[in-house]
Amino acid sequence: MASDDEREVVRPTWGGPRLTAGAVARRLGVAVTTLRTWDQRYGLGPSEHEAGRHRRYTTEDVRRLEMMRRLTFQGVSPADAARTALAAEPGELAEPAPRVAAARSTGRRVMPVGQAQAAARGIARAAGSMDGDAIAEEIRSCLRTYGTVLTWTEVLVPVLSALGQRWQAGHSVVEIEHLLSWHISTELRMVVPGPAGPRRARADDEPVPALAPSRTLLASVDEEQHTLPLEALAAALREARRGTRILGARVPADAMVEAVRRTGPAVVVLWSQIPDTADPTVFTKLAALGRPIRLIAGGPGWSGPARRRMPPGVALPTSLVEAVEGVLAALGGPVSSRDAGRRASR
Ligand code: B12
Repeated sequence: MASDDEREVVRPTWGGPRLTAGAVARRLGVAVTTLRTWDQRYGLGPSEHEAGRHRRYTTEDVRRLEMMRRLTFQGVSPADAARTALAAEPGELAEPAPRVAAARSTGRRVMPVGQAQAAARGIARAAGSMDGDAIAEEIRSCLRTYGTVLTWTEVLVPVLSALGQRWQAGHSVVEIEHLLSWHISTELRMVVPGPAGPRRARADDEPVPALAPSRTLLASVDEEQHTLPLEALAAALREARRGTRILGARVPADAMVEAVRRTGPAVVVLWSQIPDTADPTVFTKLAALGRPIRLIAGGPGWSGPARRRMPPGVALPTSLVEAVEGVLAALGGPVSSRDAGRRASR
């Protein structure tokens, strides 16, 4: 079965696919009514109009809308964001490089490449010599200065990927993998809620701000042992003062359904790292509950054959920053993903 996005794509013979409002809304993680408002109020709509057909969005239209969404998430007023998106030249519309996007959207400065590489090298060296304290110290220092999104994206993902490559090349790194995973988890779990108000560091003696009630449920799917990206997501949301319920590794589909029944979340994020664990039935079961829940599938597992069997309406973010923004958008309210990057001192 084709995914909903695929089914809704109209493929012309020139100029790239044309998307329906529904497909664009899902891609951006906004409601169709929001798209309509942006069109009516700011003229930011589909540029093509075919007689007798629904209006379709071109690739350039979608890029403008992505810019609109990015800017509004960064706290720019909708009118100003729309003006900027409409005036942008096609070349300016391309998605900025992930590291720039992460920094912008979290309100942090970009982590200098040299600094990220030095931190990654330090962690890799400490891990190689099985020095847990040094791993912890390096991660803690990055989290304090750059926050969760940049530390995860710029430092930890490269270290983990390099480790994965060494494992694949037949090196014995399993003990290193376990030690490193332990310390990444520990440090991410110690990230405290960021301060409300203008960007600033929270003083050590300042009380930790209260979290909004947990309306976000996070879990790795059945048989899936990888959890670190979800732990990074939970930490980034905590920086944005949003609580989460996290069920951890290997949660069977029926237990997921029960957890949703019992806790009534607004957003559910399910992680699958490897194609073997990516069974979309869990999303079908959750969708069948008929509740207004934003369903989000995270992890490379879903990009395999599972993707085609995904029920309609499940969002598939491809980075931590995109997942944070998707959750915050679904939760609504005034908090933007900038808050996720505000300095959280611990
Ligand atoms: C740490 C680790 C473990 C730890 C996990 C600990 C934990 N608590 O999570 C342990 C030791 C338990 C483990 C176990 C196994 N692992 Co392992 N593991 C890893 C490792 C090194 C990092 C995993 C990770 O956190 N990745 C997250 C980031 C770092 O990687 P990524 O997903 O590729 O990131 C991309 C996107 O997902 C996105 N992204 C990044 N972060 C986020 C966050 C969000 C929210 C979103 C939406 C997107 C996003 O951006 C990245 C670039 O595009 C990877 C190597 C790797 N390259 O990932 C292997 C790896 C995933 N493991 C692998 C394997 C094979 C296993 C085992 C089967 C080994 C075994 N024989 O026992 C088992 C268990 C499998 C199972 N059933 O779950 C393979 C998977 C190969 C495959 N594609 O099938 C990998 C790729 C290693 C390799 N190169 O072969 N593993």
